Amino acid sequence: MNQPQSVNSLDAAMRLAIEQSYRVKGTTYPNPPVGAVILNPEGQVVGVGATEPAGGEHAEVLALRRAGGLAAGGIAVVTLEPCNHYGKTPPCVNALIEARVGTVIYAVPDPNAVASGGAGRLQAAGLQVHSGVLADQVAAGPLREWLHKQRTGLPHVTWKYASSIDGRSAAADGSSQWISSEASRTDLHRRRAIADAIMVGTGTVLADDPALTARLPDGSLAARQPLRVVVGMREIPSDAKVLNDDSRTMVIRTHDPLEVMRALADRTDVLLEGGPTLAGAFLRAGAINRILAYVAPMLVGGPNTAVDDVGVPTIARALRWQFDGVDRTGPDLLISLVPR
Ligand code: AOF
Ligand code: ZN
Repeated sequence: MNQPQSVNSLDAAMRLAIEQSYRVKGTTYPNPPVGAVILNPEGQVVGVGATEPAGGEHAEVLALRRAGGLAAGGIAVVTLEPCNHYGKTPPCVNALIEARVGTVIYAVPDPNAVASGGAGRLQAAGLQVHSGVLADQVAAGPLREWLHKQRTGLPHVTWKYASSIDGRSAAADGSSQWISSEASRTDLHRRRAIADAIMVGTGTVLADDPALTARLPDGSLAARQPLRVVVGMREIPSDAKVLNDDSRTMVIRTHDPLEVMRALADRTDVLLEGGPTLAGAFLRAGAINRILAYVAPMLVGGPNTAVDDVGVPTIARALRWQFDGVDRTGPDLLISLVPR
């Protein structure tokens, strides 16, 4: 860092740590993407870091290394409670204590029983410890999928779809390309590149022949490709794009969402991209944790809805969700929903 940056609040420092964590999201599996910032006693940023790929360094250790002697008496700001265990790397709490950091601020506690206890250990060593800073932003943001996995043992599933304002994902003749804008597609490809797996049903492979790769705006492949997962009983042709060499592909011969979840148990962040039958099955099974809808300002009409049977016979039994955020992607709306 050439110019020492000053942050005028701990919230601002935590926002910087969140920014760091987003840089590595999708690359740390099975570890959480954590961000860390070290402030010197004057409140200047003297080191930043984010978790390396599994087996590599944790965020705090990298940030401390960059800070060197300037960390003494300073503040470490971390998105996750620093770990307290010898895993693939030594405990981060040891590194913080050895660097003579005065205060540690973190957003969310580490739910991993093996690694937790860092806060207590730091306090016992005489450091000031504060938790909960921007905890909601971190828990709903960069650590959302990892925390879900820790809590449930299952991967976090985001159902993504693109539709017209009247909820159609294709026109009556089945044509579906370019419902969403270029800005929406760029946003989607960015999300694909940080997911662990992208899943579709065999019907979607047969109808649309998607490549299910993460691509950059110029059409080239992103550096990192998620696992492609095809679910269903129907045969897919050997020349389907989803079977090309651009990424790995897993075919799961079942219709049962719970069986699919078991097959993906070692994943954290799964993007379900349709079609309407598979999305319906997952919704009926309660296996969707987040909905991301790209909604385009157009009307299409006809029978091709984004999802078909969700198991709701009457309005009193509607599946009720709540809006979690609304953004614009070009001319479209990007709506995020979480279970109520
Ligand atoms: C931190 N900072 O940047 C991360 C933490 O196998 P290991 O040694 O890499 O430890 C993995 C566990 O450490 C992981 O399950 C989680 O509890 C914690 N991750 N902790 O202090 C970090 N990535
Ligand atoms: Zn650690």
